[in-house]
Amino acid sequence: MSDPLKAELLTVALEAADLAGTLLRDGRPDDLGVAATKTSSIDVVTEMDLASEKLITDFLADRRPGDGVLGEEGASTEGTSGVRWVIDPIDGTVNYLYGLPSWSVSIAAELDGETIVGVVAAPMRGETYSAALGAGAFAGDRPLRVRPAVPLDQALIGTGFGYVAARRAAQGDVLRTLLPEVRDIRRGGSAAIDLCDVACGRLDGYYERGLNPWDYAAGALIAREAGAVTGGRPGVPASTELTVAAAPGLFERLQGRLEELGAWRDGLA
Ligand code: LIP
Repeated sequence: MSDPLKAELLTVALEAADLAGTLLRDGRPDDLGVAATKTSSIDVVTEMDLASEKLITDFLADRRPGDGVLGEEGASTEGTSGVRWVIDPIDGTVNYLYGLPSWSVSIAAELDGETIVGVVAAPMRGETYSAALGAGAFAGDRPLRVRPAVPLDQALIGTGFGYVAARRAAQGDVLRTLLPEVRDIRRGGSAAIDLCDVACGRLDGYYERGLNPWDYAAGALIAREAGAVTGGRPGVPASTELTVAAAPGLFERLQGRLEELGAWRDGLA
């Protein structure tokens, strides 16, 4: 990679994700429980989310002391370098709590607000996905490319749901209408993995309302570098309001249908 900063940030992110992923895979207590809740009684944090975030932030402070950090579990520091790390120490926390395999460590690096490096480690799959802006997307050393666009009714679409009942009800309404219009739906439980599955061609598309930057920053870069288009509502980048990813051609069809269904809002209000 020609850009030395991207190369350094990618190396640091890969090492941090590997350390955290190993801790989470090998150190999961048999009696793992809920340490705290956030937006609702089902929005949980475990001791391992906290341990993973501390491991990652301590590693970054040592290797990149001038960088800012934003983490799902509270890490928040201003930097002086222009680089900010955006961290989900366990994406798919409920899966991790229940001992289901679909969870990941997601680490993105922004430069002046633009994501330029993304790493998603999926230890139970034995895969780590990565990308640097303009340098392609990879699973290990294997280059990634999205699946060629298909008509919406042939598309395998990933999605997910929030933790607050009113939003889940609205998301269920959207899904009820969309389900018969697509090949099928997959709900994996980790947005970062879902976005990487679009990059790998294992999903044709993905959408979700209510994600936080740490859920999508790394995975969306990996998907874009694998040839996907990402965004939110028409003309809007991916955000908490709505995140959409798919191959060009399918992206516009999926985005347009989601706009018609109001997937970007909670209910008809
Ligand atoms: C999860 C997301 C997933 C969403 C879950 C949850 P977390 O993030 O990755 O896509 O459907 O409800 O928000 O909370 O495990 O970091």
